[in-house]
Amino acid sequence: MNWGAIDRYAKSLIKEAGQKIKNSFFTEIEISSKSSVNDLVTNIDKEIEQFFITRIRRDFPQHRIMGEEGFGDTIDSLEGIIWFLDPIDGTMNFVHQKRNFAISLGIYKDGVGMLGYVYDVMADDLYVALKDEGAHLNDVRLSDLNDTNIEQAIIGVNATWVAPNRHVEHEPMIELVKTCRGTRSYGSAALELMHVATGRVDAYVSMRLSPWDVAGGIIIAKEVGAVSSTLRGESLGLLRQETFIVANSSIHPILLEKYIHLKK
Ligand code: 2AM
Ligand code: CA
Repeated sequence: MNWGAIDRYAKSLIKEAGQKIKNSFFTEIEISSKSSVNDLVTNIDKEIEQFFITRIRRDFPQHRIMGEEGFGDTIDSLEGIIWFLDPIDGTMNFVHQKRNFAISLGIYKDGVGMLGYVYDVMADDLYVALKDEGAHLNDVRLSDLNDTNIEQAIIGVNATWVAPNRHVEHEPMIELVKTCRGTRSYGSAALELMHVATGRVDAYVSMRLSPWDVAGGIIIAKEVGAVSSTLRGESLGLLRQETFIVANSSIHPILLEKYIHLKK
């Protein structure tokens, strides 16, 4: 497999899709909701996914595609080459802010992440990683992360999990928020992963993410030494929704042992 050629192909597809998303701001966007009133989707999410899928099927007919909007293949095993695509990660930000959303793409071979992309469309920041060859932001190599500790860490966490809720014990979360240096919540899992990969944030936690939200970003995060897992510390399966944490490797175990306790 010529991964260098696939990398060039994927980058140009992503840039073309990014331009289409930018152009969509000059048209009327149709907004609807999916699993809940706050789980938004637009015609642009669907059109961008279809744009990718048409091209990938034409040029790589053997590859399979798992996309958020459901135009791809039904994937129940990780065999072969699979493209995991979120055409717009952070749709609520896309709708409300017209920024802080990303195209997220991960290309896997037999379950191993080979190429990862997160494209912050409005900032024109393209994060890329090739397995074992390091990660880059717009052609500038990302440095390996330095060790840190909870007291000096910025934690990416939604305020929901610090209030009583049905997923996670909130008392240890309160302790975490009081102990760490600060918290942030950006509303796009793919971009939160890039904040961890660049060391702007030291961990990001979510109670429910889908394979396409994280598949690209975890390849990039891994190249700089960040650790991703479920909130029970298991490796990610990429076949269904799961809890999620990505963190600087020096604080990943402490976060799970001391502060983030899932309810039974
Ligand atoms: P999305 O914008 O592609 O739906 C928001 O905190 C983050 O969680 C986004 O990356 C969002 O991705 C993701 N997410 C995953 N499942 C979600 C759901 N059911 N409702 C809202 N956000 C979801
Ligand atoms: Ca999406």
